[in-house]
Amino acid sequence: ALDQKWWKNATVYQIWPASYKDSNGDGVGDIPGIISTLDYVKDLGVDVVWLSPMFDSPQDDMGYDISNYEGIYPKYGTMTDMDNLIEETHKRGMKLILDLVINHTSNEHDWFKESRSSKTNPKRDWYIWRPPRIDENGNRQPPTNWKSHFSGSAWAYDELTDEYYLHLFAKSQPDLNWENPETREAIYKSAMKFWFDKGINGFRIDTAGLYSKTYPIRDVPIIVPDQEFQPAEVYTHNGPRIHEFHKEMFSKVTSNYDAMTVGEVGSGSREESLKYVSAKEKEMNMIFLFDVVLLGAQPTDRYRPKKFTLVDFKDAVKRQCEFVSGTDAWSTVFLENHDLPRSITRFGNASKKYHDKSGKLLAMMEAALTGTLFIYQGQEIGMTNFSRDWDISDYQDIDSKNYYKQIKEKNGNDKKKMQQVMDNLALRARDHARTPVQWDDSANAGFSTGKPWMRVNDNYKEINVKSQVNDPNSLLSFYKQVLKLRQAYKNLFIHGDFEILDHENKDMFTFTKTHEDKKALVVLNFSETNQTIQSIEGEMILSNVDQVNGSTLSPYEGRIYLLQ
Ligand code: TEU
Repeated sequence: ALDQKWWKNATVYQIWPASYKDSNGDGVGDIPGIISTLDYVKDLGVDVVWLSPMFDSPQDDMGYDISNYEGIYPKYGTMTDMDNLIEETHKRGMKLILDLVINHTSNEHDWFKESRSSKTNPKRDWYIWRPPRIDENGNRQPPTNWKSHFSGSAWAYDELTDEYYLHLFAKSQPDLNWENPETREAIYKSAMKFWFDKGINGFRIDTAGLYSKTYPIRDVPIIVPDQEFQPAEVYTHNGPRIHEFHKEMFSKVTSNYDAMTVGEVGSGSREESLKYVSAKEKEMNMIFLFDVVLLGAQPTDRYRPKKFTLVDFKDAVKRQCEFVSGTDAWSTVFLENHDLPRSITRFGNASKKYHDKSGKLLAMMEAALTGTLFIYQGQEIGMTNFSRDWDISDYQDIDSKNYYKQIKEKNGNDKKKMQQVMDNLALRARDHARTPVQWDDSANAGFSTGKPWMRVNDNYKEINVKSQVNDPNSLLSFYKQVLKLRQAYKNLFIHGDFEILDHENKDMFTFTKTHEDKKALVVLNFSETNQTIQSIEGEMILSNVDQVNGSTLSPYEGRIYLLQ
């Protein structure tokens, strides 16, 4: 019999609080706003809500810079609001998981304030401090050539003690020193047990592959020749003690609860990835791999676009769901999150003509894939990237802003280069996921009665929840339908074996799902032209068109058949 653990069969819905729903008109989404939509979320067919960071934070990186794990960011609400959210989610038979951001804290966390205060402070070693390197001209330089994920050096100089601290992300996100057992205990207590004891049901674990750095800390080999600072993955990702740390976290904390954990790991060989998620390893339940979502990005500059075909897409899907097959491990299915551009724009077709149809095609594909399914707010109504015309001042993300600034500093007068930067951002910036959710066609898309902290996508009059919620043909209604179907045939869709039938075809994606003597056939036309298929003997259980036309699939048409 299949292992039907609740977190395997769950559909998870990610809420990114700043842009979800504002209840008090200050222009920022909040927890009471979330509570007011829980019936909507439940009705969609969601089992688990994943809430992105709502902890107290100076918001340099939208809450992924936490200044107090046991406090709430005041604009989002209070601890009472949070207790209510937990209760109201549970009341509706849903679970709630939080974001666990423990590679770093904010520089405004008390731990860091103490750590930086002196070299002899008991918490000095809770972060990673190093003396400057003095170059041949006698100038102070960062200890190593490591590059931060958000551009520039990964080291920040602190005058107070004449040392640098490590920050793999923003300067205001100092990395915690996981080598220190006292630090780890403090993390477990404050960031994890505190919330488990309040009744939450698990965590999405941020940057789960980065906690163990390779010591001694030293320069990485030059990977991008003309750059001052170099990607430091070789000495920071999947480091020597990472599995020991995850095992400890599981044995000391997670194993004491009926918890779901999903780690953001991103990349790694099959063997390496399996170590995190094999049941027998006792680390995490599942991880996010980035094969699919990194399609179209250059490995050394994720903003620079790279051409990809449907064949590349199929390979990526296959790797993500099959790296666990034949093992006791579990996988995930997702096309969006708060760090990614919108999936209709990237993998479907956001033009008026094909918006809904291609959105349904993607929903159909996801619903049939093996693993736990994650949907991001607004995906269910087909929110898209915003327009290329937006100005850099409309962008809010620290990552986009740093990227722009860094290139501007070097090439400020090169108009063509700066146009290119804006082209890249229009395709790939994290900002596209972060515009306010489009609830209706009223001012500010019904997100807020005040001025939204971030510009609303211009297409909110055409794309919004209100226009779709009562329309049986809408994308939103289709999502409800496919999520039900996924549950009705869970052995096939959630657990079944996956096989691609048309690997080399650049227009069609055809695959089967098999479980024991049952088989489903999924036929998806990803092209803008008609495609002919062989006649199929089976019962069609899902289609995204009004009228099915035998063996001809219209542009972006998809079908699911039960073969046996
Ligand atoms: O992202 C970590 C991560 O893997 C980054 O590389 C991410 O893909 C980013 O978009 C690259 O520029 C997590 C969070 O999801 C992200 O929102 C945070 O900014 C980051 O950690 C730091 O906490």
